[in-house]
Amino acid sequence: PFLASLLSHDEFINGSCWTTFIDDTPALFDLVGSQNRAQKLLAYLGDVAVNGSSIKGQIGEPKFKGEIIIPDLLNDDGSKLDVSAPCTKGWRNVILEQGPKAFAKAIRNYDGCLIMDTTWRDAHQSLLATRVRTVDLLNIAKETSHALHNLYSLECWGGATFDVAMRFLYEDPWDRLRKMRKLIPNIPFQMLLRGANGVAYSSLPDNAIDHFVDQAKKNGVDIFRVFDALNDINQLEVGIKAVQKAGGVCEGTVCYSGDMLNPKKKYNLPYYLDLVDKLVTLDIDVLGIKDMAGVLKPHAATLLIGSIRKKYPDLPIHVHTHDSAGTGVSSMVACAMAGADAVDAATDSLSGMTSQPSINAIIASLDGTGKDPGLNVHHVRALDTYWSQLRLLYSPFEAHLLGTDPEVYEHEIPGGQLTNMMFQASQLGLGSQWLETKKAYEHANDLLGDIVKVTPTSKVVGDLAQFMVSNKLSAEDVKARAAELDFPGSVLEFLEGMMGQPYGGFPEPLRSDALRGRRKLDQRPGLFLDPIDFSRVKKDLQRKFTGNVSECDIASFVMYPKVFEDYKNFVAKFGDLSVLPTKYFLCRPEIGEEFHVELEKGKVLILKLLAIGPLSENTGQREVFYEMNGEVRQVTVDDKQ
Ligand code: 3PY
Ligand code: ZN
Repeated sequence: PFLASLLSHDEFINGSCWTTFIDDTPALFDLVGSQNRAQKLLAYLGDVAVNGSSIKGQIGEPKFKGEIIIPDLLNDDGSKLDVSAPCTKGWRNVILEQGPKAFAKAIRNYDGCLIMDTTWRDAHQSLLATRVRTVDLLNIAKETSHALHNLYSLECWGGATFDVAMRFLYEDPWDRLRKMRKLIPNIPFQMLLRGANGVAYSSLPDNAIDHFVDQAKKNGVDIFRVFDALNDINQLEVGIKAVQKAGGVCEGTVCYSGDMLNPKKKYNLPYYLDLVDKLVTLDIDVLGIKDMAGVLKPHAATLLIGSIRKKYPDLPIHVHTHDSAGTGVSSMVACAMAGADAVDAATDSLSGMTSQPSINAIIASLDGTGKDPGLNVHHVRALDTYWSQLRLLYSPFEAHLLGTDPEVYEHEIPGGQLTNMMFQASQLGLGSQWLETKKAYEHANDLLGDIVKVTPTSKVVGDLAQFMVSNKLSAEDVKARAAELDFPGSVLEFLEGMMGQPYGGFPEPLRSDALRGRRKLDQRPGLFLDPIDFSRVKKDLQRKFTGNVSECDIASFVMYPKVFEDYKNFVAKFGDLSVLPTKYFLCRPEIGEEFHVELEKGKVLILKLLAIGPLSENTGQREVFYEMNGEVRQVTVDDKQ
């Protein structure tokens, strides 16, 4: 194709080409580049046509495969709001113009209780296995920037989205961030940072966290919710310092666990207030309260937020919850009334149960209280019509939750993990074992010393619970046989101290029995990890992968080396699939159905599946025929069935 383009180029034909022709005519390479991309895309589409999608976790086909209608936003006079016009300024403008401290002050001075919309991160992480793709976020981005301009923030990055983007969606999370940022200039972007673990599952060297956060800030994140899965202040400090160095808004966070109203429980009001004191000493901009399982009951919320507000009148407070027990709306309203400045909610169609409480339910519940979040309900509802269609498009990733789970107060499984565990149990046909697993989770938590449970410690407890169920071990059995049992790797890592120090110490003699000869850290792991040599990583990556290696690539590799390499190899084979509409990413089109893929601005492919050839007995392959921009193209695909 390159030669054909060269020979047919005007300058080549009319003889005006000279030695710099190739350098001066990058369009030639563009052409070759896009032909290459088109060929790779066809290879993917051919594979899906023959073998179906290989996206992990996908069960069946979307319930809705029609055209998704982008809602109109209406002005007060009923006319259509022009979303291509510049959007109203939002809180991000305060951050950009006046910095994090002034933002914190302005939030604190705001009369109402603001809302962070979690739809773009935690809501789909909790309900749809984090599978929502970049293209589906970008398609509603402009409307979002207009409809939700008074949001405290849009949570759209970090947590599990980073890993899942590369591992299962074959997308670059940094590219997603930059593209979202371009379309939404006014609303602060918020990410979830797992303290010294970054967005990974155990501690990384400190300079890796600094580098990652710096890139996140440069590429578009404004507010960083920094938590530690054990509320270990030394681990928290690593993330907090990284955000402060990068110039981001630092939301230092307390993870809420147990039940403050129960005097027999380990985590009580003095525990939380002490942790808040430590965070304030680190000069955080905003205090986050993260109720990852949805166990913060309304009255506890009133006591907790009320006490913090009394002690720290000027400290902005932002509260997060999950609606697993069905009390999310009332807890968030209790927080607002007790003096919280912002609470978390999700669009109605992606709210409730293991996700966040519904945004419209919170707006309605705050009506008349003087705590109005300052959003236009008509616009909020209009946006939700988009998400209601999207949820059906992503139905292959539904866990089919049936209702609220009042047992959450006993097992305390975080929202996202609860969905995942249910999904796995139903996939494995372990319906009846599910109840057993939930009980085992409770026992595993007690065995480990009643720890705070959120990524990555929630995985430790989940792994131990599954280990107990599959090996038919009671808590007593685990204690008695700890010196001989082959514990899951995550449990050993936790007991070693690779996730920080739990409040109240490690459980003994379980720790020593399980670890046997392994080391026991009694300080934060970062102190024992060698710093990353970034120039060496860059050279290694340049050697392995052709093309430019960016700072973001380096950060991805440092966070998830194997996932990043697999992702790069996938892209080398199939190209950047983030541009492919989700319906065709997940399943094959009907024969003769025409669809469009915009490879890049102005480069649209018009595609039509023509036929799938018979299986060749000799090769085990099939020919797949596509029409691409009017020409018939053929790909040979291994039939894996
Ligand atoms: C994450 O760490 O991904 C979480 O959502 C924790 O709640
Ligand atoms: Zn959450």
